[in-house]
Amino acid sequence: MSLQSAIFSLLLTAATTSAVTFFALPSRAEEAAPREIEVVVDRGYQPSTIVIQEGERVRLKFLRKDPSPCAREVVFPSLDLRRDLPVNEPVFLDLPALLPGEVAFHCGMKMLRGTIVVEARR
Ligand SMILES: [Cu+2]
Repeated sequence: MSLQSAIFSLLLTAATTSAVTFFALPSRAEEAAPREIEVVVDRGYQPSTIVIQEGERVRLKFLRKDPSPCAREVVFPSLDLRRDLPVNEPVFLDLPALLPGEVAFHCGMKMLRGTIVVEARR
């Protein structure tokens, strides 16, 4: 289990045991509106590399144009996230605050691949 998924599970546990605890966690990043990043799915993810900042709130907007069944779902294994992507229908996915490093995502068959690069705050 990576540190990121460990922290994410911890937050998830906190949220289920006590919503108050979860929302009481102070964070400057949580106050800002999430940055929306569009990812077009058309024989690959465009862009396939997404650069964000440590702890940044990001909302991914997947827009699948590729009708092939290969592209029908997107998976973030280390975050335990999975979404179905209907054709020509935007699907929004809010990422948890991430630590520096890389988070891989791919289609259900691991043929289409993308990476979120999380840069450390300076
Ligand atoms: Cu696929």
